[in-house]
Parts: sequence; C-alpha cells; structure tokens
Amino acid sequence: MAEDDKTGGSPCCGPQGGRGDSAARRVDSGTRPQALSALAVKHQEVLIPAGTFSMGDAYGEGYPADGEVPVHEVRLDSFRMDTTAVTNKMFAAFIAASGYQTEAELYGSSAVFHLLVDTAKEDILGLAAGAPWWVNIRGADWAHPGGRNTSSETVPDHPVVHVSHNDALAYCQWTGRRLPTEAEWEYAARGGLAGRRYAWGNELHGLAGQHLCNIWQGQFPVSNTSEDGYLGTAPVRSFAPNAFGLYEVSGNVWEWCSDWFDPAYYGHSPEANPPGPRKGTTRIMRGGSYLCHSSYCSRYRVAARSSNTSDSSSGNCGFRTVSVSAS
Ligand SMILES: [Ca+2]
Repeated sequence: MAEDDKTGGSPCCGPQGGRGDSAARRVDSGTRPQALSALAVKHQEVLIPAGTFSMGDAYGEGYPADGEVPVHEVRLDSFRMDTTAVTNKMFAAFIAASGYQTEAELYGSSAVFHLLVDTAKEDILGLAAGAPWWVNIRGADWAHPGGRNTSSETVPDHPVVHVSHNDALAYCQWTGRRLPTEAEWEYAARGGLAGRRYAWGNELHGLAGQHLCNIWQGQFPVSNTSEDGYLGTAPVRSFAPNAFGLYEVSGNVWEWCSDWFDPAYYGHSPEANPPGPRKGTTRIMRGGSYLCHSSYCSRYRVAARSSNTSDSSSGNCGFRTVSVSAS
C-alpha cells in the first residue's frame, strides 16, 4: 500500500483538480426546450423501501482519514434510484438537447489512467503529482474518454466518465432528478444485507471464484490481468445486481453523491435522512472503480468513502440519480 493511501489520500480514486468553482450554469435552456429531456433520457429506477440500517465500517478496515466510523443507525424514507450509472448514451442525449459544456471540455483536459490513453503525443500534458498513473490529457472528456482517438459513441452503454460533480448537478437539473445523499447511496448499495463487507455479502468472489464486480486484478498500477473481463469501464449491467436490483454499486466507476465530505460527520449526523455536512471542500464519491485493488485501495467495500473537488473529473468517476419525488 502506498503511503498516500495509508494516510487517507486517494490518488487511485482520482486526481484532485482544484480548477476553481464553476457551478453548473451552462444548460442552454433558451434554445433547446426542457421538455426534450423526458423523451431523450429514460431512467430505469427501482423503489428503495424506507428503513433503518447500520451505516459505516463494521470491520475496522477503512482508512482512518476517510471517516467510515462510528457505525451508526440511519433511518431513511423511501426513494427511487437508477438501477445503473448514467450511461454515455443518456449523457449524450442531455448534451445534444441542452448544449451544456462539461468542465473537462471548458478546461480542455481531464485525467486518464495511463493504460487507457489513446491520443497524440502532444496531448499529454503531464502526470498527477504523487499519482503518475493519472495523465492529464488535452481533449479528454465525456465524449473522448481516453483522449482524441477514442469516442464514447463506441461504448454507449458504459457509464459516462470525465464528469465533475458540477456536471452531474447540471444533468440532474435538466432531467429534474437529483444525486443521492451518501446515506441513501450506502443503504441502497447494501441491498438490505445488514453489516456486510460488500454489496453481495462478505466474500469478494462468488462460490465458484467468479468475479462479482469490475475492479483491478494484477499489480497496480502497472499490470492489470483483467480477469474480470475489463481493463477500463464495463457496460452497465455486466455483473449481477444487488438485492434491490442495483447494478455495479461496487467497482466500475465511482459515483458522486450530493454530500460534502467531512470525516467527522458520522459522529454527529442526524439519525433521520442525514443530508450531509452543511459545507466542505470536496464532495462524496462512493463505490470504487475499475482501478481498485486490495493491495492499494479497497474502496469497493460498501462502507468505503472517497471525495474530490466539485470541479474535478477523471476517467473513473460517474454518477447515478434518484427521483426528486417521494416513492
Ligand atoms: Ca477490471
């Protein structure tokens, strides 16, 4: 395990951008009617029943700086959640109808994992400090996930990536939906299984040794044997859903939640429908990604937390949404 990760840093989860605040404000609703959204983007969702659960890491396996403890009781109202992360096809419909420009497009670059870069040499702008497997690539964005020589049109059913928290909020604004709170996300991801390590139980692999999520196999970050079938993102619904019918809540891509991150929050959060801290500097991400490996970052555990600045984007973070109306 690298020192950064022992101390709670998360350079495998995504490099921090720090590009400055540029809140979602670029939805061009003047020329493209909002009504298009209902036709262009279909959200398959399931009802997550109201209930109470124990939130947090019951195994003492989390990184102290992540604040996965204390385990505490949380009570939630019911809500309806996307069964999958928002896909490239869904996001493309949003872009086409709204004219929105993502932050990666505005800034002209985004972070691509080094083994997934496919672009001209002059587009390689630099390596992330302390995490040289993250390469800042000119022209990398949601439509070009590995750089200019790649296109999300070839992988329409993969989760959209290179979307910042601000971009996710813009998508939610346009579709009339919202991001889940962190508590909603963990409750939904647990699928009704109490106190388990993963979304499906306590063992990483199935009884026959099969892979149950898209993470890293091999030596991070240089050699990925891709035994689970995927070096980068997998199509949504590649692995079995959890008991609530949610696909890929572990691995594949990180998912933005609405909460600010505060490692001390679990110690004083309200029991009912916790909304997250009132303020912060980074936003919660959940679920881990195709870069997670037990030797380095086991944040595919269902209690695991990470965060990044609101304007950061990378090739391993996307989001799923929930309905704004109650069940
Ligand atoms: Ca994989």
